[in-house]
Amino acid sequence: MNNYVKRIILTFLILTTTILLVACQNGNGENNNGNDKYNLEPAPGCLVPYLDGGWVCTWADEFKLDQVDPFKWNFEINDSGGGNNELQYYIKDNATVKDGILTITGKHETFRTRQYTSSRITTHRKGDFRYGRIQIRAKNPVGRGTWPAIWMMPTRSIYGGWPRSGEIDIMEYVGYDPSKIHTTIHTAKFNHKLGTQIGKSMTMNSTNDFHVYELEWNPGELIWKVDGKQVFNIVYNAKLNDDVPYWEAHPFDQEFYLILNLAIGGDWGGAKGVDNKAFPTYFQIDYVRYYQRDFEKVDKKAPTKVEYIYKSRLANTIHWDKATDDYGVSHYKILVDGEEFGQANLQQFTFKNLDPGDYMIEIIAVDFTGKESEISPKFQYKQQ
Ligand SMILES: [Ca+2]
Ligand SMILES: [Ca+2]
Repeated sequence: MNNYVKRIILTFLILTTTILLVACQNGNGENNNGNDKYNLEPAPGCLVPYLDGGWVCTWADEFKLDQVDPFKWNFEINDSGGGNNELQYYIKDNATVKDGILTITGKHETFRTRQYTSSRITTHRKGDFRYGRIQIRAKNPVGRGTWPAIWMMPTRSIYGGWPRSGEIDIMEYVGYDPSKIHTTIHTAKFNHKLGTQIGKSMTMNSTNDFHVYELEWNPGELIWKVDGKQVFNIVYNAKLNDDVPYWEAHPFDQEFYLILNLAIGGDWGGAKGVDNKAFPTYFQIDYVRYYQRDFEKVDKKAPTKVEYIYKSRLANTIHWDKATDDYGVSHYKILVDGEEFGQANLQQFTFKNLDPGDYMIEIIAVDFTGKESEISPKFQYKQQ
């Protein structure tokens, strides 16, 4: 190999390594500030490209093709489903697209190990979302034993496996209780295995017609809406949760992807058995639209300054009352003795790699356009 070729290979290796390192850094939760480019363009084909308030539809599927779009969706093909003792075999054939509607059909038919078939599709690594609004117009199936869901799981699970990196259930429904829909989150601190999950059930008829299920997701806040009306919300409370790392209560500061599936049976859906006369049964989706706020167009003000900082029960950790902003605080800069030390997406910070001793802490709130608050009052802090 001559020197020239060696040099080209070496340059290529250095470039590749640099790209990988940058990619890994972006995967680190505490430094992920979300999208830093605005002047957003709507996704091609989105039928409602803009909403009031600077929202731009940047990912959408209106289901206009004659098949599930392979550039937007993955099929999960297996007989284990979500691991909830479900009875279906998830295969490709049961997700079909026609006349602008995606239909996931639950069938009573033998396929390999199972007596029922259905489909489960995800946007993992094809549509990964962090903050914004996601709208799904859907119509639930009829029949005891059906268990459709519109939900989200973390793209990278940086806080660990379920439930540590979180789960957001935008809409769940079980066929034996057809007058209700359910919204839920699962985290390390709040999940159904502990009986501490947080959620709300609403009485409504979701099988007679299509309804729009929506999640509006802001830093530290999730809002569920049905047909445009708020039905539930959760807000990260740093004070109540100062005994645990923020992500154990609220890991929703990372990218999540969308899942659409129709389970048959299972711990919840099958709790009252399965009515075989109900099949075939249909879970239908008219569209999925994801909106991001074009902050450069709407954001006018810098965040208010952080006024109060507290020592947390969790070791070597502080939390603070959150700053407010006209369109949301993206993150906080943490200063130690006047020097920038780290960043936090929510209003909690654990000091690592800091020698034991006394320090002066200050915090600056930053919005999504990079506008900064005034510096907080100084806080005397002792690292153990
Ligand atoms: Ca459609
Ligand atoms: Ca602002």
